[in-house]
Amino acid sequence: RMLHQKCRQGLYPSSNVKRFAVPEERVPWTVDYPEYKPVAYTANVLKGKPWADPEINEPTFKPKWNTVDDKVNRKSFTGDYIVNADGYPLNPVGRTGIVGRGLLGRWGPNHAADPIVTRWKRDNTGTVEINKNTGKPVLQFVAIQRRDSGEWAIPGGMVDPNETVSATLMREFMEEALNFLEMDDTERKVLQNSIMEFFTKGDEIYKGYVDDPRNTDNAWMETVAINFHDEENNVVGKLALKAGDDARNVRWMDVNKEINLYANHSEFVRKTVLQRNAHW
Ligand code: RP5
Ligand code: MG
Ligand code: MG
Repeated sequence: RMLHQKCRQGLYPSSNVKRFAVPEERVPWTVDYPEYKPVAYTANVLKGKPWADPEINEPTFKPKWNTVDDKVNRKSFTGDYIVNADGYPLNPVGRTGIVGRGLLGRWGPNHAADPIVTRWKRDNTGTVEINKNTGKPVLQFVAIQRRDSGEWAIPGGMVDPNETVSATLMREFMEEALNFLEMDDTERKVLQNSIMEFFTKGDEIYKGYVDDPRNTDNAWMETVAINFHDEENNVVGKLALKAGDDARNVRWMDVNKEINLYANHSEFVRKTVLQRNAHW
C-alpha cells in the first residue's frame, strides 16, 4: 500500500483541527469502520479563490470527476477514484480522519510537480567527494525550507490549469529556489535562457500519490517528480540560489539516509540516489 502516514497524524497544518485517529488496519475504505467520525475542515482561505473549487453542493459546480475537466486535471495517477453518494471524491489510499478539503483547493486530486535538481558534491578543488563507507559519490540536491511548516522539501508546486508539467517544474524551481518573481524582465530572460535546455532533459523518478500532511478524505496531493542532474556543475551549479515565494531558505543539501523531508519527499530523493548510483 502507498505511504499514508503524515496525513494521519495529529493536528491539521496551520490549524487547531485534530484528525480523528484512524488505526492502520482501518485506513482502507474496504474495511468497515462504523465508529469512524472524521472531523470536517475546509480552511476559510479557500473561499472565493480563483485557484480553488467551490463547495460540492454549489449548484453551478458540475465537476467531471476522473477526467481533465475544463483544463483542470481531475484524473488520478492511481486509477479511477470513487465518488461517494453525497458527491464527494474519496482519497484513493483511504481514511485520513478529516473530511472536506483542509487547505487544498481542489476536491479530489491536487496535481503538483517536483523538480529534483542534483549535482555531485565537490571540494574546493572540484574533486567529487566519495563516501568512505559506501565508496560512492555524494549527491546534493536543491532543497527549500517551506514557509508553511518549516520543513525542508523539494521546491515543488501546483500545476496550474492548462499548464504542462514540464512548465510547472521549471517555473516552481525558478520561483522558490532562484527568486524569479522578484526579478525584472531582463534578469528573468537571462535566467530562463540559461536553464531552459537543462530543464528539457529530466529522468522521471515518481508519479503518483503524495503522503502530504494536507491530505483529507476528499482532497489529496499527487505529483510527478523529475530529476534534473547537473553532471558538470556548470548550469544550476553556477547560479546563486535565492529563496523566493513560499520558500524561506534554499540550499544544496547533501543526500544521505539521515535526510528528513516534507511529505514523502525523502522517498523521492532515495529513488534518485538509486538511479544515479550515489551514496546513501
Ligand atoms: C507536495 O506539495 C508536492 O510534492 C509538492 O512539493 C508540494 C506542492 O504544494 P505547494 O508547495 O504549492 O504548497 O505534496
Ligand atoms: Mg510555489
Ligand atoms: Mg511549493
